[in-house]
Amino acid sequence: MRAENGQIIKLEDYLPADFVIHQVDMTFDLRDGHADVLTRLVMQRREGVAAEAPLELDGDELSLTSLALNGTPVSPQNYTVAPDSLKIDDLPAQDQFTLEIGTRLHPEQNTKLMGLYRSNGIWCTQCEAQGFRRITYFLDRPDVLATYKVRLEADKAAAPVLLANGNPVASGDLPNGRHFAEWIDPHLKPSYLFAIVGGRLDVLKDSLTTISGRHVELAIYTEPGLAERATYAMDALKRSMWWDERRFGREYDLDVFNIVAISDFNMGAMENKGLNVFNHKYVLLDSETATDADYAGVETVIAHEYFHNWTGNRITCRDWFQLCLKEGLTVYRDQEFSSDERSRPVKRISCVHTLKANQFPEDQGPLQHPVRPTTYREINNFYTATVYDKGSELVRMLATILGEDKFRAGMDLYFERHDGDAATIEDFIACFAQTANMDLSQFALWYNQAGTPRLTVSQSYDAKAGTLTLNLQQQLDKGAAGTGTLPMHIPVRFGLVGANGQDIAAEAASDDARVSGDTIHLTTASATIVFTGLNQRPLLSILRDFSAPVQLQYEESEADRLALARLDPDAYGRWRALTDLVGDSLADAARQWAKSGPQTVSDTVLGAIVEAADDTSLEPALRAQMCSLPGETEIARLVAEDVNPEIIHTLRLQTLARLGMLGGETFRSLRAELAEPAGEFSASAASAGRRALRNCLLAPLSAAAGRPDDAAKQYAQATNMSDRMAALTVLVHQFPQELVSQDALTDFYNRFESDPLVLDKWFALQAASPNADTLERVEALLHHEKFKLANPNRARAVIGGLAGANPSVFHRADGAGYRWVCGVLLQLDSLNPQTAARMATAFRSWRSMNPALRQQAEAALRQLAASENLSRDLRDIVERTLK
Ligand code: 0A1
Ligand code: ZN
Repeated sequence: MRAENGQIIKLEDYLPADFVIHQVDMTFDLRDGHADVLTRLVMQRREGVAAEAPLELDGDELSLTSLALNGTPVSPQNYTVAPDSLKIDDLPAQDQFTLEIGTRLHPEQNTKLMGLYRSNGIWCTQCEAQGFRRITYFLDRPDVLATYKVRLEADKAAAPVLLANGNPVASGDLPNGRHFAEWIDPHLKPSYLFAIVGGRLDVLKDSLTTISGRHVELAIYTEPGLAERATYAMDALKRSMWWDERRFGREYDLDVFNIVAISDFNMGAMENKGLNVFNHKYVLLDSETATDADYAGVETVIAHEYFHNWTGNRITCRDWFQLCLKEGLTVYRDQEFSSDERSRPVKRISCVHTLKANQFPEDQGPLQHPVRPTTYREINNFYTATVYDKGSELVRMLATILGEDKFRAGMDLYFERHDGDAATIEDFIACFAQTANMDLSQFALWYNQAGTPRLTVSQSYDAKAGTLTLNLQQQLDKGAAGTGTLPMHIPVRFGLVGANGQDIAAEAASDDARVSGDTIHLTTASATIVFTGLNQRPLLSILRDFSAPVQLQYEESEADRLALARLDPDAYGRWRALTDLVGDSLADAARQWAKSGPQTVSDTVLGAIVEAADDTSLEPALRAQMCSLPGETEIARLVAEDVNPEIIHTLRLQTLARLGMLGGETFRSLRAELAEPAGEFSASAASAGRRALRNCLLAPLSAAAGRPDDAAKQYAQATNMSDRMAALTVLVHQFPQELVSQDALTDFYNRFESDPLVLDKWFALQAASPNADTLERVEALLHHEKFKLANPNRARAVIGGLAGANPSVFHRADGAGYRWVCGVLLQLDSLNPQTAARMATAFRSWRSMNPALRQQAEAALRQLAASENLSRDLRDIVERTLK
């Protein structure tokens, strides 16, 4: 089962397991230094499987301590064991049998953070995707579903809290200061949802009664002294539970719901049944230590993990190729939750922004893969923006194509038909095809064809005839994944905007596309739509709400964009028009600069930004989104080839300064109006929006002034982390050499030295500082007493700060940035391959750099690839990136 280095696992090879596991009983004896695990499996050969077929179980770095079949030790001739497999012959042909497997683990030495490990002394587990096989030999695959009973034993002082999946059924004292707890999870689940936790933990408790009257005890466990900081997370959890009842008719199904926040975690969080384990970054908050973005992140991740209880847990995936079945759908659900709880257009814009920043480069580079891949070497490397975020976009398109009611009916059918199943994408789509009575086979191509289709739009207006003719074309190139390029079903939402800023209703006719309401259903390579009865040339507001994950190619005049940015009655449309205008202007200037020296963006374009910032008809959060200049990486993406990050850096900074000049008065008075009265912090979306607008004006104003005074003042007076970070970022990024900036950094460190989550911000900010000496400083950070490579958040702060958020240093002309990152990745790989591999994806766009940089990047990557002992995880990413 296991993919050895280089072995490719294929979707087409899927076969169900030869054996089923009905019941799993486990005992964990947790001690300092080691843990003994006894697993009792009630199993049976699946009907139709040859009587002589051996049982082959997965393992990963395991050591077997005992093995018994139906209570009798298995003789050594009848089994073969290795750290990664256990093969047993001579098993009963048909009857049920029990297999007892003893394993000894060393959680303290487990730096991969998969399986059972210790985080700041707390015993915890991570089993998705293939971590359970690091606890015991098992059929560690998502289509093997069983009920579990777990007994935990530990020293009562070291681990007063003992948790597992399901409901607690017994607990008590044992001799020698030890104690036990027993848990039963009555729901069928795959092994990847297994979890236990033990340790000295504080708790924040609450409860909730579900719609049918089930009383649920809610608890969030934290490291000692931090439970109060989980208050917002608890509130978000309760709101998520209510929302899922209202919006999707989904109710919680156990007596308890536990969340544990830990310091060392490879990802954001994990949806283990009834026992979610979280990176503490997505639980612990207060206004002094967390930004508004952190609040929004906690709300999203809490909701996401909770929503998995139905989309992922009650209905799981047949195999790991179906990962998007649970992830894309659950991201869609968490995005809808945030839209309902906060502002729908603001949330949509932020999702589109994230998609373009993370998923588009993946889909257009060497790491491209379909939303449902068909092959993998290391499944850990497929928890990607494509599976999650594009996966969510596909569900969103389905909802657009079907309409709200039919979409909900399809979801209802999916829940009803597949509850308790390990399902596939085909199963999912079939539910919607049935409820909508539609053939969705063309839509299904979205899951199988990798790449971002180009949607080319052209229009012509005939004033005499009063018609607007629209031509839409779709094109998908064969990219790195080499999948198909057939035309897909692309729902294109649109509006025809009149000079008064209102949508014009017009008759639409087309021979090759269906137009229904505000949506054109493009299903052919090219389609022409004629709108009639127009007595003025309308402005075309195209791809509203980003109704499909496509790259829009539209020769739209600057005048039209400016008008739409001002007039479009659809808020997303206004943002889209302005962002495209600003983004393209910056990209054009960067391209031109590389050829013929310094360029600027026109005052007209910058003026539109100032106007948006000052438009009180829009909510502040949206104005902040409209008036933030695209980041350097975003500009590089738009430049697309022969990118010169240094030029982009300088261009952006100069543009920021010119924007600050032009907006000076307006921005200053806005900042004064938006200032928050001291002592009145609210984490609400509305307050966060005001802070966002106020703070996004600080960067252009400071750049224009060429002085750090405003930022220094804001830093000194800050009463919340959003204001503090905004000020510190301007200081460190715009005025790195100034004494006030260094003083602020020192002050920040002194204030928050003992708070790891805030310290991560301190590390990340310095790693992202665009200066000549950043590499030396970052190297010094690696030797800082608070730096710990084995802690994923800290490693991500420094490596990600540089490789992901500091383009002008990462892509330094001498290649030193690339070499430094590869060097640290190699070190990290020996501790935590999963996190190293994830960080290595920073190289995914190396081919879009200018030739000199390409050469440097390739050399650094080839050197990394030549290292012996690279993990399968890192090797997979490096080799695919180089392909
Ligand atoms: N299913 C989780 C993501 C996740 C995947 C792998 C992990 O292993 C370290 C951890 C978490 C989610 O979507 O939130
Ligand atoms: Zn998820």
